[in-house]
Amino acid sequence: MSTETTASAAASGNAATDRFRESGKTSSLAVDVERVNLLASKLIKAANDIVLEERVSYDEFNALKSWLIKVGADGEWPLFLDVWLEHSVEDVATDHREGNKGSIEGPYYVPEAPEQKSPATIQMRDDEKGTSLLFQGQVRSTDGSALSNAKIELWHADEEGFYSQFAPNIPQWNLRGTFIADAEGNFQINTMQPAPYQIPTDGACGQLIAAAGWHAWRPAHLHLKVSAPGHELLTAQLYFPGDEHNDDDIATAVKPELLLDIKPATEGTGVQTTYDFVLDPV
Ligand code: MBD
Ligand code: FE
Repeated sequence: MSTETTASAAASGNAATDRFRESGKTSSLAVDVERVNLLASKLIKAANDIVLEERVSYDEFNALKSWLIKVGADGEWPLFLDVWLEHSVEDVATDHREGNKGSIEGPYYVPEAPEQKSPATIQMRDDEKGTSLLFQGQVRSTDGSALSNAKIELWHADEEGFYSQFAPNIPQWNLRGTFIADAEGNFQINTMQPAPYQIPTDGACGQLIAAAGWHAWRPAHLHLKVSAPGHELLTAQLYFPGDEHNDDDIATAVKPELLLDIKPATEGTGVQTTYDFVLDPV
């Protein structure tokens, strides 16, 4: 975790880079020589075609070179790739599924968050700001059968749009947890509604966004990984109706099936929502 007192692009970027290095995702990456040849050749050809078609100048080439160097220096390769490319990779990986639509993992997942049995309250500060959210539902298989003791990993930003372990001065597992559903696959999790998330504006990705005249926002979202024995792991995000960025997410990760139905809480203050997950058998 960063020891700085204010959030910076480089601190969160480098934390995301460290997390990726520790994730184990790099341990089995023997991509065939034929695939590397095909994919790298296509990527290089696409870039050369752009240079020739758009008559790219030396100033533009050097701007690109210095920007790419800055992406690495700021640790923003995970952020850049997850914002602008992961959504297509996710589509390819999951378009065979009959069950729940998924969405991208993004750069801020941390495995092995503290486990609790449902019903439960996610770890949060005593004075955690925001609107209480009761998130409940059922996990089923595509044949309709309940998946008993399904596992729901939940992580999301706080009311200021910050993620624990990627912004300073937030307890390690704040707004992160692993929840075990009951014998009928039902779960009930108390949390706080997250705020919309803005890509850090002071790093390389923010510089590109400003230079291109884009906006830096993702709509407010919950991140989830839902799993059960004999079923494909579902990585998803859920969104809140009415968020102005549901239609122009910088990460292109919103799907209509992932919009929640938010209602006033029937007990206590805040809001509640019911969302059922359907997992595909492996
Ligand atoms: C996020 O919170 C996120 O979910 C993605 C995909 C990219 C950047 C920040
Ligand atoms: Fe996110």
